[in-house]
Amino acid sequence: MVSVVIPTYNECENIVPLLECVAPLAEEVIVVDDNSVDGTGQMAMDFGGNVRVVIRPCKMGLSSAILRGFNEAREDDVIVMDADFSHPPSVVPEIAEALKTHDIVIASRDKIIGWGVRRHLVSKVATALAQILYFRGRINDPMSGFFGAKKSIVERYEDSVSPQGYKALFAIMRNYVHDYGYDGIASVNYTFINRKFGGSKLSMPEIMDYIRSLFKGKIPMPSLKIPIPLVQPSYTALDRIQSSGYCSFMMRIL
Ligand SMILES: Nc1nc2c(ncn2[C@@H]2O[C@H](COP(=O)(O)OP(=O)(O)O)[C@@H](O)[C@H]2O)c(=O)[nH]1
Ligand SMILES: [Mg+2]
Repeated sequence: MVSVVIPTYNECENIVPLLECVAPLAEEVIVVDDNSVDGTGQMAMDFGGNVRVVIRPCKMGLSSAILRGFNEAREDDVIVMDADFSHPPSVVPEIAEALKTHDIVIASRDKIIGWGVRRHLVSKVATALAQILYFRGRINDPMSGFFGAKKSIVERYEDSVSPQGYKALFAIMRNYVHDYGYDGIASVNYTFINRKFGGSKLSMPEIMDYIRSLFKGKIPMPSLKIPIPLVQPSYTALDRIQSSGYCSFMMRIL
């Protein structure tokens, strides 16, 4: 018994064929659409059946759409997939099966077809940093956007996910691994084929968001030891501090 969450933003060429493939494989499908201008949300609503649609007012970020899907899910086993067919619906039953006995199931890309050099490079660097800093090579594809997880697990760690970001699975897993280790995580392999219709919504802000999240709480920032006066300085004392250049120094470092 699974809920499938599909975040969408301008996926009008893909959404109906995808729902035709995925709806029969799940108890429910939850489409989280950010008011796509191309009518994706309406098309999903017209599909009916076991498809539920959440329309948010504007583009609010992939990770926040994923979390909203988990919050809406009626099943405890939830699978997240892109709307663009790069995550093949045929893998959904495999993830669902593994999710019966695991907390997190990653659909790992053993082969990627159709990406350019730049996208390969971004993905390789992002994966290498995650492996070095958090997973010591024990997770096959921590950057995957195709995964299953228990609703209860994701809701426990949802505060650690950056809403605008792209890497919800990475943020959840790094906390999960810290608390429980690797035994509750399984992986199934598949071949990723890049989308035929529409364009990727991954852009520089999402990449920067990931880099920020990598180092958040990992590398302690050196603290600046600035003496705080115990007594409120009088105006004359303040004048003296200002004239000594202390304030302009503070302004510069802030
Ligand atoms: N609701 C919502 N969906 C999004 C947003 N950004 C991307 N998506 C959807 O999330 C999925 C992943 O985005 P995609 O552009 O395919 O990223 P890529 O696979 O990394 O190139 C697709 O189904 C998009 O339509 C967003 O801000 N809000
Ligand atoms: Mg995609």
